[in-house]
Amino acid sequence: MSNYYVGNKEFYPGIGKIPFEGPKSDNPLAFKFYDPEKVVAGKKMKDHFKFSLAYWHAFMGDGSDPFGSGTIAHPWDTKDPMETAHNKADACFEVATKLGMEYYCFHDRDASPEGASVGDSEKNLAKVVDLLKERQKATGIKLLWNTANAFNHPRYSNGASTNPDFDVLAHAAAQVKAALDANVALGGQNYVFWGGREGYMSLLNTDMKRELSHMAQFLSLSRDYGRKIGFKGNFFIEPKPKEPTTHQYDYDAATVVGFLKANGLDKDFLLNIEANHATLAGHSFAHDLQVAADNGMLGSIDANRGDLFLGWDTDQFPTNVYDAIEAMLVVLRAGGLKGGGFNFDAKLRRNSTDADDIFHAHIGGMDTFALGLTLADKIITDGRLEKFRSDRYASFDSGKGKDFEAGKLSLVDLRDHAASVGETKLTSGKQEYLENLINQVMFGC
Ligand code: XUL
Ligand code: CO
Repeated sequence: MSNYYVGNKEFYPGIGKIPFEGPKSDNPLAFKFYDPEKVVAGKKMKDHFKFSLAYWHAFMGDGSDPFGSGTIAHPWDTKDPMETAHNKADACFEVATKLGMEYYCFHDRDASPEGASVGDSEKNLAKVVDLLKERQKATGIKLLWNTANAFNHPRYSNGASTNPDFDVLAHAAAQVKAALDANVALGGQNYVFWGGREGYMSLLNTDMKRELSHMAQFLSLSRDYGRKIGFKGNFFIEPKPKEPTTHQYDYDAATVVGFLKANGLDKDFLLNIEANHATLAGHSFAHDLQVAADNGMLGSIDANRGDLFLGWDTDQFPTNVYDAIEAMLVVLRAGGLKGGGFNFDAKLRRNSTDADDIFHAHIGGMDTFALGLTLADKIITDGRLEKFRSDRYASFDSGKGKDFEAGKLSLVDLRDHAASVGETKLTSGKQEYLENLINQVMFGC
């Protein structure tokens, strides 16, 4: 028995606090690269990441898929929904404590069961919130964000805030209200909206313009209520292009930035970028992070990965170091995330059925991003990549190029400049050289 549990029972006995043992360790239940207190690029590793345990996939994933029921038995599961909710909270804090994760995230319905009425559901959530508050106090673990699950219940099959039925929209609002109340009670740092079923399956039955204006109105009202009850954190939108609907309205980072700006929501809302959602949209993870960062809206990250060979949201734990480096280059250059952290929105594979697999999964994810951070910092410090990128735009640093950026030239001025310089010379983008450079920094010592 270890001392790293807070309830009445230890749900993962035999697994203690996961130590940092370094790359030479042969202990599979130890970090090889994630050394929380180590300072990299001027900040402790743990503060760069604010790693968070996701109550749902990561913790409650049961291995089920469209072809088969669950394979993973959870030690906290019981027949009574409220007892399960209580156990689950204790088990969640146990796993997070053992992994040294200082944050967690949840949907309302992960934490507490839906009741027979709006009032019952509110009561169930409020009860669990009291328990979560105690557990937060006992462990120091904080709420990175919470959200409302307005996609699971059959009433949301045509959407939540974009549902053609106003009564359904009102039910979604009731859930968001209760979730915001829970957030404020728990001192939550952020609040997330993921589109769920906000999108359409067929344009034949859809008034897209009307649905999008309802969504904007819904988000504005949620923002106003949150601010009224004292929520000071960031609201995040989590883009995703498809699944469960054919076309999700929050398609990708660029679409969401445009939507927020068009509806005057860009002061309160930032983006929560999920790796597997970016790749479903035909972008790299780094691309969507860069779009968010360039708009000053890089709020938080749902850390996972997809499968190159499968076209859906496989939500796997991240292990690809090359992708993590590219992501961390964006995050470091942006000066970090705005208020958010790295939440492992990932689930075990269907055949990962041992109790310790959830630990291996998180150790791997945290080590992968620790490597990504360390190597991205090394690449930035090495300087060759940064210099190449800035030199590439040197023609805009002085003379006419500088005047253009300053808005001092007309189209005719540009024409006259082209005529005066004659044909341009071809300049190489040197992609292969840069890829080699990254491999050298990664493996060269
Ligand atoms: C779905 C997804 C969600 C959000 C929260 O693909 O990522 O779990 O992170 O609702
Ligand atoms: Co997510």
